[in-house]
Amino acid sequence: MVTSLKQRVAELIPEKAAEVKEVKQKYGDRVLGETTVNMAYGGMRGIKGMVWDTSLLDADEGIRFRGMSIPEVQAALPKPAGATETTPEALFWLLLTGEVPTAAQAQSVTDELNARASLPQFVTDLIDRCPNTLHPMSQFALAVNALQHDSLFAKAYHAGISRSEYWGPVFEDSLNLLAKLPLVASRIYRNVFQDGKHGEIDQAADYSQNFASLLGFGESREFADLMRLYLVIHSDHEGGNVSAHTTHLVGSALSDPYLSFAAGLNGLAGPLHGLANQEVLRWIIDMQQSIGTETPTEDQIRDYCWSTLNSGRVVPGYGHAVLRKTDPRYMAQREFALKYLPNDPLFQTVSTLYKIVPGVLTEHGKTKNPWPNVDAHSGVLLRHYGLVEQDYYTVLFGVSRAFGVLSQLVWDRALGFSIERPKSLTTESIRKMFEKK
Ligand code: CMX
Repeated sequence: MVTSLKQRVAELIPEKAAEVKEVKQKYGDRVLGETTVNMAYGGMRGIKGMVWDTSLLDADEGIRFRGMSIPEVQAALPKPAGATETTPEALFWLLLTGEVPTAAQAQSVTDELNARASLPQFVTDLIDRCPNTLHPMSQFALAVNALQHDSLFAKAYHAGISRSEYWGPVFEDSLNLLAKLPLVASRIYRNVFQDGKHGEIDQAADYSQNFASLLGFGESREFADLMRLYLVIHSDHEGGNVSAHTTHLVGSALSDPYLSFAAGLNGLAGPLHGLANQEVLRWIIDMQQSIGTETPTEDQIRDYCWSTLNSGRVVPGYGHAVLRKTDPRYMAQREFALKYLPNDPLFQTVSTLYKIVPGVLTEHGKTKNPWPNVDAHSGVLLRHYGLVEQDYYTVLFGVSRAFGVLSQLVWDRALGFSIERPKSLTTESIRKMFEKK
């Protein structure tokens, strides 16, 4: 019989708790780094003040999920029969346990999620009543907040659960929430952009195939593989990014997983974070229209980049707060494009941008990282298969991000992490601090 994911996490908790205790005992008063005034004013960039065990971002290598790079994850994690990509369910097992799941273990997560996939009537009504002009991300966060109605953690806390038991209902809420996300996300898509008709979960299909079918692209095996790839690579990017940190921060107040993740979604909806993927495609299409060709030349692209920068705007999809090389998530999507859509004119433009933009941004001299991030590539792939509505793209990012932030949230509660409360200062107090000296 397959050990369930919950059972495996339960087995690992004492081990992990002992490790954290030991690290705290041995190194508890060691200094992790210093904080400068510029860091306090500059978005806390580089301050080491949080623990996030599910993934770690290296400035040059990019993300590692529990120590594994994206190509390693793609090679080692099981794939469903007939699929070329591994699944977010398999990744969820890796993120929660640090162990590569067997095919049967990954399948057990798929089965759990499928069994839990249904929405309360009042939530479907709520989504259906949203005006089509309400941004899909706002509808998404609204629906996730509404799902909080059934939070097992909130109920258990109210009933007086002990601290050592917190992680159990947080795990259950997380699984329930993940199971419901494709239904919520596809409902928004089909209401806003399609015919308002809604499908059902196929108990025999994996999460990504189900999501692809609910969106209306289930016939294409390639699109289902694109969903698998997309949902795996956008899931986790260590703890400091806005969506991850927000989920973690709100969860630290013992807000349940629904409230915490809804808060994270609101951060993901910002144009400097997740919304950049919609901005990238909009910017490329504007460029094509303004130049008057689908495949602009290198010189035309260079000029367009300069006109964007000279008008005080950012080139979307380029730059990163931590990364200093091409994002491996960009490379994974580029590999997919080279395999399935090498002649797509938009992909060719994305490739030309890759040649030109880093040089322009370097010459511009502001950004610390002139290389593309994940958002520079996702739109072209989705568009190729007919998912052309850019305003929807961040919702897909949100579904994926849930796998990362919820797995860390389970560990936050399993390890009894404290409520977050960093110290803030006033400008006057900073001045006084140094003038005194
Ligand atoms: N185009 C133009 N200018 C850029 C730039 C870009 N792509 N990236 C950074 N810069 C500018 C910054 O605006 C900043 O300018 P000011 O000094 O005038 O404020 C300067 O370069 C230094 O910024 P940085 O330290 O290199 O980058 P930050 O850590 O401050 O910001 C990020 C990182 C991602 C917000 C920024 O690179 C950016 O705005 N990129 C475009 C938007 C984007 O692609 N966001 C998605 C990121 C991935 C994700 O979270 O999904």
